[in-house]
Amino acid sequence: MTQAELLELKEKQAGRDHYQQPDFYAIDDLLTEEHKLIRDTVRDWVKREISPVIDECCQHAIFPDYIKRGLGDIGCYAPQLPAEYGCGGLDYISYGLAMQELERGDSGVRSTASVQGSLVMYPIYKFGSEEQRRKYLPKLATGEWMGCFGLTEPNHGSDPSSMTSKIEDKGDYYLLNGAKMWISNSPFADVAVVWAKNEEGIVHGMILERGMEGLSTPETHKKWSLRASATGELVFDNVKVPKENILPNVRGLKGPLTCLNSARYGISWGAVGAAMDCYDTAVRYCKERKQFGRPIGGFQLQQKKLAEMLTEITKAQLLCWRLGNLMDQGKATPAQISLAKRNNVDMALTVARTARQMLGGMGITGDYPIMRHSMNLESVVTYEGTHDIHLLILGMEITGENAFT
Ligand code: TGC
Ligand code: FAD
Repeated sequence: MTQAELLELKEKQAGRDHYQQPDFYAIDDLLTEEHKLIRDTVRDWVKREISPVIDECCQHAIFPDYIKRGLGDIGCYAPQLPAEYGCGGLDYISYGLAMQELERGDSGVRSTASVQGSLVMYPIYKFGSEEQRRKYLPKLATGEWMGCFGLTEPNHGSDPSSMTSKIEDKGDYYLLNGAKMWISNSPFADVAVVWAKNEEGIVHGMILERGMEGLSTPETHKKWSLRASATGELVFDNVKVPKENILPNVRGLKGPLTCLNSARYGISWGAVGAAMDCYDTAVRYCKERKQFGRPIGGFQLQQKKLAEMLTEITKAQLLCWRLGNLMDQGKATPAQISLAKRNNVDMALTVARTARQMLGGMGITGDYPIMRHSMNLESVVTYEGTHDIHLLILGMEITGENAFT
């Protein structure tokens, strides 16, 4: 299917998404009018722009190109960064709500936005020079330019400190060699924020631009997960990186890990969005589907599943809301973020699996979103730190003992 045919399909399938968000503990009362406006704007956009085509995109592994600009138009790229760079100047609750709504549509769509916002724009804002900020941020905020983030390598995923990508000082430029793997957005990215070690083994961040000689971005195929998101590699074969492309205000692994805090926070909210979509689908289905002469929602076993799903979603919503407040006060710790990312993604996977069963055979089809969410969440539970890595981060926080090595 071509991008043009996708746009036609979007019009043809419009108006079929009747999603309603569960809000059992009246969490809306904790939100400001502005929060609700942002949430509803993104929700309407997802209903209009994502829901009509997302199954087709995933079935055929197509990235819907029009969302690059669309996400920019609704302010989903780094809404929490200052307005003077073309961003939203909003708080972290607003950012979280936007990610929740995007992932309600599809984890791959949220991924596109969170990589651009938290992993490309955020490091340029936080660690870049004023010149770099002014050159890149406004274009990234609109989606005119797209970015990717290269930390993971073929042989170093959970353990990025062992990375082997390296830069050598050649006088007026650095020579970059190495490779990154599993890089969201790399196949179409105009810029890449990349992390590599210098001759002394110190990690530095740098901004690469498509077209630099020796830089290639082969796409990764055959994924069963995040099929509407483009994933690829970054290969550096003697890339000459001008010295002004180095991020001047950070050295060491804490650079990339600081960016992950912001992205992991967004995932905590996003996972709740995916879980809420599965729950909403299951509630609707079990009221309509009849077996043994009555709606399956009338059977105790199905009610137990729904009650437990709603309980876990409500707990996760409250976790997000509190964490958002801590983020806004600048008090959230990396371990608190790990707890929320780990809990909420695991919760969403359990909800998706349970909801899938409630739909019986229909649950495995693309007529419903559950199987797609379920497969997507297998990536979400792995990227940005695996489920077990976040447990070890918590273990170290509790005991003071490092159990990684
Ligand atoms: P360790 O010695 O603990 O730390 C090295 C330095 O970093 C500091 N630090 C942090 N700083 C800010 N935020 C954090 N979350 C931080 N965690 C650690 C630390 O204080 C230290 O600073 P300094 O000044 O003393 O040097 O590092 P380690 O080598 O023992 O590793 C720790 C570990 C395993 C927790 C970490 O490396 C880790 O989180 N591993 C998981 C890797 C990961 O999450 N990769 C994500 C790649 S990006 C991605 O997946 C994008 S998917 C996007 C999408 O599509 O949505
Ligand atoms: P490994 O690190 O090899 O881990 C394998 C298993 O071993 C895991 O279960 C892990 O928990 C376990 N393990 C590892 N170390 C320990 C330990 N010390 N104790 C106990 N168990 C351990 N990366 C980027 O840089 N940028 C991106 O944009 C990006 N996008 C991604 C998109 C997708 C779709 C996917 C799947 C990944 C993406 N990643 C990205 C990479 C992602 O962050 C890594 O896959 C993740 O960090 C895990 O690394 P790994 O796959 O190498 O697994």
